[in-house]
Formats: sequence, structure tokens, C-alpha cells
Amino acid sequence: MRIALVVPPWGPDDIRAKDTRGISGCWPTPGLQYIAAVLRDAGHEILFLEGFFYGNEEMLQKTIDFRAQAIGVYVISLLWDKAKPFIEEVKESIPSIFTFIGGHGATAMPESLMKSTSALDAIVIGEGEITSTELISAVESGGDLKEVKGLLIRDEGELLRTPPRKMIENLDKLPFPAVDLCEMDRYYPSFEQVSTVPAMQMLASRGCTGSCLYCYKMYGSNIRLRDPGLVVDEMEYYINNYGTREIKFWDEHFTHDHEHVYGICDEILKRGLKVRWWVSARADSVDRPLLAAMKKAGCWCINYGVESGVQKHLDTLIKDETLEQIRAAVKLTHSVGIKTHTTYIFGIPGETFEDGLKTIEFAKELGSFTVEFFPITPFPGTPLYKGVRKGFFGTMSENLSDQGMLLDRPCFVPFSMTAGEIMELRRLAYIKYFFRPKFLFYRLVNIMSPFQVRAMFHGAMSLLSMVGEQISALWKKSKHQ
Ligand code: B12
Ligand code: SF4
Repeated sequence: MRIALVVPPWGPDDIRAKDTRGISGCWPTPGLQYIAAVLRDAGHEILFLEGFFYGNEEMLQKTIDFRAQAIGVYVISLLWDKAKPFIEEVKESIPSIFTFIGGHGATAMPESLMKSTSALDAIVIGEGEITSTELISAVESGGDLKEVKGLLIRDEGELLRTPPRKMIENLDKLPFPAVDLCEMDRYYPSFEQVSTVPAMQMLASRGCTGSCLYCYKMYGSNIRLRDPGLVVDEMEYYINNYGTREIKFWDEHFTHDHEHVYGICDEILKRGLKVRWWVSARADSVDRPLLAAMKKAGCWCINYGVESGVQKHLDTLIKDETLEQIRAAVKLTHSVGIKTHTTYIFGIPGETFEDGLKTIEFAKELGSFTVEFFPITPFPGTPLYKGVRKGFFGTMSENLSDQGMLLDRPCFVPFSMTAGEIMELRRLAYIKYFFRPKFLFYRLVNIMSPFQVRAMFHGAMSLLSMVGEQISALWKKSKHQ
């Protein structure tokens, strides 16, 4: 079959606040690349369409020109308002086309999405590779969709969930994501996300053992690991075919299994690969020998999701970590020569403005190379979302296009703070963090590539814009007093 796989049309304005738009970029979508790879392996012809590059009209025309028989759209909740009209237009133009969606948003709220438009034929719930392959095979052969596990479909006017699909046991059986079907030379990372380009993204595992209040854990708590040899084969493939100089691992918990990490490091060193890489880790899962091995194999930065500088709020988030553990992990990481990227959230249930200021001080104490501060966002399917829906924690916008944690409006406001305070904390955090002579010196002496010079320029523009916003907010406040 001819299948168009689509990231719905979107732009930086849809996912970024005004002040940070200039630093935003566009990565390809790994989940959709995996779907493309398995469907191609099953003999189908694939057109990969990235909505960041094209407007609605152009995407529609390309789908028509391709004579698509099926269209699969990637859906996170924030982009549903873009995906829905696109699917409807496609269905109107090609009434015989089979339409299906998948991804985090699609998985978390399938019934409500399916009910909201009759143009949608099926939703792939959860991990999509096997389900999509079986679905398309059934569509092609006129088989019974009810026989395919992991779907939400329409059956005689009613919505029907087929039995759930088990997670893929052996990730090594999957092909590499079909990056060759994407216009790779048009993608570029956000400035704060890598130290150099060309950069690629990868996954060495799926799943996380944590159970944080705000996290939608589609892959559950059992971490499935890919064979280190295959992980490094994929790295090598990118280096040789795309000139890749940096790889960003999007694993939820890269350092969970130390043997696995050592395996990857050994393999990189054995093959003499010259590539920088970046991972996310939990602070309670690293030790000196592991970090030293990672450093030796090219890891230049570790992302720790710190979230708060107040223990009470880490507990509220069920982070299962202490401030001491975080301090120790960051210190240890810096001591072996790996930089850190730390992320924080404001608007935690029960948090006050003063608590937020403590978080900013904690961030300064940790002294990471790069930082990000987000308003907390209750994504559908998370315990936070479910709690808010029951009237706990605070109030939330029901508008899906507010569900971004980088926007200039918070999606959620806890009973203990105001929306204005959350956004003020975010601005103050960046201003207080970056406008420190010691820190600016640290950044300047650590410039690792021309890309980082550009990144610093765009970062400085963002900061100036935040300073402007802060002055104007203070001015407005003083006029009201
Ligand atoms: C990598 C990543 C990114 C990258 C890459 C972009 C991308 N589009 O994927 C970057 C940094 C650019 C990014 C940006 C954003 N992201 Co992001 N991102 C992730 C991350 C860390 C990993 C996703 C991933 O690749 N997983 C591995 C692959 C294999 O799994 P998968 O994506 O789930 O795909 C599988 C299934 O979902 C399904 N599937 C997926 N797509 C499709 C499509 C079809 C047709 C079918 C049938 C099946 C299917 O099959 C896939 C294979 O099994 C997740 C968190 C996480 N750990 O999962 C957040 C996550 C997906 N991002 C999220 C968000 C909110 C964003 C932003 C909106 C951030 C913001 N501004 O607020 C932007 C949106 C940009 C965009 N246009 O997508 C949320 C989504 C929450 C939600 N419910 O909507 C998540 C879950 C993080 C979170 N905060 O909880 N993100
Ligand atoms: S540690 Fe990260 S990936 Fe794991 S549950 Fe918490 S937020 Fe989610």
C-alpha cells in the first residue's frame, strides 16, 4: 500500500513562548520513523511528511500526488488541533483513504479524539510497530480489524477497543528508524539541545522505573534494553552516512542498567568512534566509575530532571529522590568532566512563589552548563492530570493547544500560586541564572563549537526579551498598587 506518515503542520509559535522562539528547532519524530521502517519492511511504499516544513495545503497536495491509500498521523495532545483539520481535509479530498493516528496524545485519550471527528478510522494505542503493520495488512487484505490487538476502531457506529497489545519483548528485532525517508538536511536542533551539528537522535532503551506525578509512562516501568552492539551499529551508521558529530539519546532512564551502559561505552571505544553524546539520567542511578566510563566514550552532557529545590515538592511529585542525591550526582558528574543540563518546573501543587525562588537558588548552586525552567503541564494519562480532573491540585486549561510546557501561558495553575507568578518565576529563573559573571565566564571558556557561539547569541536574545517582559510586568504591577 502507499502510506503517507505525517507530522501535522506546526511551527515554533505553536510550541514555544515568544521569548524563546528564536532558540527553537525541529527534530524528526523517532516514533514515526520506527513506524515508517517497519511498514517499509512489510513491503509498503512510504511518504514521510514533516509538518514543520509544509503548510496544510502543500501537505494535502503531496498526499494527493502520492496517491496515498492510507495516512498515519503522529499525535501529541498539543498538536491535535493541527492534526484534526488536516485529517478531515485529506478524507474529504480522498474519501477512500484509510486514516489512523498514534503517539502519546492518541494513546492517552483515544475515545475523545475518535469521537471528535468522523474522518478518523482507527487509533493505534501504545507502542505502534506491530499494531501498525497488522492494521495495514488487514486494511489491505480486507481483513477484520477486530482481530488486530491494540486498536480503537469503529464497529457498527460504536467505538470498540480491541484487546490490548503487549509491549515488544525484543527491541533488537526492530529495524533502525527510517531516517533516510526524512528530509534530514532540513531538520535542526534547538540551540540549547546540542553542542554541535550535525546531530542525530537515538534510543537505546524504552521504559522508566520512576513514577513521577506529571509523567506519562507509555512504556511502563520495565525497562527494555537494546543490544549495545546494535546501538553502536546505529551510531556508526549515522556517523558514516550523515556525518553525525553528536547523538542525543532520548531514553527516559539511560543509566538504569550499568552493564548496558558499560557495554555501549566499550563498543564505542573498541570501534574508535569519534562522536559526542548526551543522555538523560536519574540522579539516583549514577556512580563515579560509570560516569568516568561514559566520559571516556564521548558523553559530554547529562540531563538530570531536578524539578524543584524544595524536598517537600520533590515528594509531592513522587520523584523518589532527595536534594542530597541530586547535589551529589551533579557534583560527581562535573568532577569527571561531564557537563550537566538540569531542568526545573514551577507550579507544583502546593508550591508558593517563595518556594519557586528557592528552586532558582538551588539551580544556581548546582551550576549546570545549561538549564530549562518549565511550567508544570498535566498531560492526559498522567496521575497529575487525573487528579486535577477530580478537583485536586489546581485548575487547568481544557484547551489541548495549551498543553505545552514551553508556552508563554501555563496550562495548569496550582491552588497555591497564580498564573502570573508561575510565568514570573520562569523569567526570573533565567535572568538570575544567566546574569552571573561567574557563570558567563564558565560558558565563554567552554565554547565547544561555532554552533555554540550561535546558540549563545540566540540565548542572549531570549534573555533580553525576558528582561523586557519582566520590566513591563513590574511596571504594570506598580501601576496597580
Ligand atoms: C524525543 C522527544 C521530543 C523531541 C523529538 C520530537 C518528536 N516529535 O518526537 C523534541 C525535543 C523535538 C520534542 C518536542 C516536543 N515534545 Co517531546 N518528547 C520526546 C520524548 C522524550 C521521546 C519520544 C520518543 O521518541 N520516544 C520513543 C518512540 C519510539 O516512542 P513514541 O514517540 O511513543 O512512538 C511510539 C508510539 O507512540 C507510536 N506512535 C508514535 N507516533 C505514531 C504515529 C502513528 C501514525 C502510529 C500508528 C503510531 C505512532 O508508535 C511509536 C513506536 O512504538 C517524549 C517522552 C518520552 N520519553 O517518550 C517527549 C514527549 C512526546 N514530548 C512531549 C511534548 C509535549 C513535546 C513538545 C510539545 C514540547 C513543548 N514545547 O511543550 C514538543 C513538540 C514538538 C513536536 N512537533 O513534536 C510530551 C507529549 C505529551 C502529550 N501527551 O502530548 C512527551 C510525552 C514528554 C512529556 N512531557 O511527557 N519531543
Ligand atoms: S524519571 Fe523521568 S521518565 Fe521516569 S517517571 Fe520520572 S519523569 Fe518519567
